[in-house]
Amino acid sequence: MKNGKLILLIIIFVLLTSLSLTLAQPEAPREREITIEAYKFAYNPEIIEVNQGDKVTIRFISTDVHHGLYIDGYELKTDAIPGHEGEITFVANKTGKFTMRCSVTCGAFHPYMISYLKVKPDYRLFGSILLALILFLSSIVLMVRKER
Ligand SMILES: [Cu+2]
Repeated sequence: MKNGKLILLIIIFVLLTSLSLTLAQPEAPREREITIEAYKFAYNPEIIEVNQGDKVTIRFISTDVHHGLYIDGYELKTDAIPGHEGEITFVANKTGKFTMRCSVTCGAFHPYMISYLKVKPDYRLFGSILLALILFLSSIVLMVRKER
């Protein structure tokens, strides 16, 4: 392939990528308030799900004794006793499944007090990159055909 064609292909790729990124407007970050209840020896709910970019506020409530909540990966922590709730506010910028565990020794089964935070990736970003890639490959195919 000649240099001129290669440069043209790169220009097309950059244009297509930026076009599809513009078309796929990123999901507006949502503000979410989630209440997690702690009791011996579990959390309710056991799993919380948010989208990447969401601004998350966790209200943390204990219904019996002193409990804690530590989010692995985000390294965030709060605690609560009945009548005195805890709160964590953060932007869910890391995707994946993170363990949330009790950070206050609260009894025999304290080490088993676990729940999960799931942060789902922004699929639209992947979608637009995929679209750009498909358009790019089709333009290569078309160019190669014309050369023949
Ligand atoms: Cu506990």
